[in-house]
Amino acid sequence: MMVKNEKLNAWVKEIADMCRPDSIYWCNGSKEEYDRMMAKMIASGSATVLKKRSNSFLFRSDPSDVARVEDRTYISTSSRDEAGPTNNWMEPAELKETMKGLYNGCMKGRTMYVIPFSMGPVGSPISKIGVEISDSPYVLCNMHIMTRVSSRVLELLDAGADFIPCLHSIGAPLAEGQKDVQWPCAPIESKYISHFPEENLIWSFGSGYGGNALLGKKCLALRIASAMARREGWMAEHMLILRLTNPEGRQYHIAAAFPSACGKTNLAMMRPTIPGWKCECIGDDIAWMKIGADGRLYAINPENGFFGVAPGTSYDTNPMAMDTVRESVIFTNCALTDDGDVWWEGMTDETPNHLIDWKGRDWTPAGKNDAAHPNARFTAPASQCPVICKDWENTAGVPIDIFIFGGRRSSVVPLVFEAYNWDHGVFLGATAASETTSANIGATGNLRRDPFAMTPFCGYNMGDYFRHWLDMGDRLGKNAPRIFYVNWFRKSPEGMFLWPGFGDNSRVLKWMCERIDGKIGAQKTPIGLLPNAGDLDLAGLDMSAENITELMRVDTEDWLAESPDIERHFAKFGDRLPERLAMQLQELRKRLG
Ligand code: OXD
Ligand code: MN
Repeated sequence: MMVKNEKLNAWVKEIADMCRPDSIYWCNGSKEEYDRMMAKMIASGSATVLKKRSNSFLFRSDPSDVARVEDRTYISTSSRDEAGPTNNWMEPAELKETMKGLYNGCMKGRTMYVIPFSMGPVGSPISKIGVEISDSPYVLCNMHIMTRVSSRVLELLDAGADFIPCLHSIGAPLAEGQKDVQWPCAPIESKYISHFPEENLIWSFGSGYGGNALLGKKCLALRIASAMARREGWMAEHMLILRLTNPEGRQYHIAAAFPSACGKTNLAMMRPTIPGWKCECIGDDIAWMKIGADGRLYAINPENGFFGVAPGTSYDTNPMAMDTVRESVIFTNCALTDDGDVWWEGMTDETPNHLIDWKGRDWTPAGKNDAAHPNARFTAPASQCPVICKDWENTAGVPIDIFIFGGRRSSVVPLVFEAYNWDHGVFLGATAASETTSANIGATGNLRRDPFAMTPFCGYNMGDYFRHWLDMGDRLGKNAPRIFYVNWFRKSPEGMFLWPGFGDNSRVLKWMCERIDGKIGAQKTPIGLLPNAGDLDLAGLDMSAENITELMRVDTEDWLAESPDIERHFAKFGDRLPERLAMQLQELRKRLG
């Protein structure tokens, strides 16, 4: 097949000549196509049919290919400085030479899939078109769910629409007669997740997992899009989007950035515990935002599905996610029950007596290992979420009222506070820190500064990214969203979580809404504006006064102790750090006395 798009035809030919697949298949996104691909993977043994969940399948990855590989992720710009201190960098020509060596003949024995997709509703002025070339049918099926793969996108391409080329190979060619394995991939040292933001190009090699392979998500919608957004004056952020409606029917739109595996999906689908408040989900991971004609900031969710962390998801923690995954889901690295369903740690109160674990081995509760990998995932269509907002595909987007930053901190950081102004809010985003989790390969439990939860996802120098935030604030002026910081994870000295979290987080969101409506005041503290006693709605919550005090405590000594770390963090950006942020640190110090 060919399309009437010269750039696309030329690119597909160039890649086919390099990768030398046995055949080329142009995808149309149809259900028939999905079913056919899945049937192929069932026949080959890489997919397991789940008898207990209609149209749902379980995959087990290679044990070496279970998460995003940040060490092997590159932002390849002409100068190292352009990529900045938070990104791995390699000179584009050198990186391409290395990767061409790997791509050479890498699809032998396989089919090359050409996957045209839209990030964002087809035709929205905020949306972008991508084309992923991949040799993985697993990737194709996941892309069907996570993005909008359709013949309408091909029509737009036919009509000359531009696109972002996304090249992916699992890096496991098959010799004549060689039997395939269940999850083919390349060894870690030849995995490369490369981005060339100056030419809007993505080259990924060697991994079949998640953000390494589903290139619409982290690679396009965050790394490449963030660089485009700076050039074009909009924002691409690692943020969930939700609509909150108060008992009087007033709507608030909230976008929140937390590092991976800090509960973005839970918050996005939260069921408020406070009477009369309603929460609807628009997106759980990524927000693209543009200033509208009325001067406000409008957001869309560029994705079409959820690629959620399974462990810890239950009818207690996230009932809406549980209902979303009742059927037509791809599960990866979950455990398999004897009656043909999936299971993961935290899913049910009772642990099954026997399972097949994510490595395909017999498992019983007596064993030491997790049954599901901690970064096991579900891939599910957003449309299946019972609380998906009716406007989630509105091409105009929704106007954002509130930004929230946060992270996982067992100490120091109180439940909630508000920034004094935009610059202070940008400072809070720029200094956000979290204890690390299993969504990225590396040690868990260390504190890392993760500005705007974008450290692994910013496609250019993060100092310039901070400046872009300041510029956007200047452009938005009085229409700028208000900025808050939260920490759901503070613990008591005995190590118990102080805040119930989940649906009770609605109490914190309610406080924010009342703040922006000017209904309530707040208490000035050195770190920001905290709730006045009694303003946070705790009705019906069984919390001791002592725990509430501890949850809200701002300890001057603790915060002073943070400031050298913030200074070291800022120093990394050298003269790319905006002066206005350095001033914010000085002012924080002054307020701390
Ligand atoms: C994700 C991540 O998968 O942030 O969303 O790692
Ligand atoms: Mn994410």
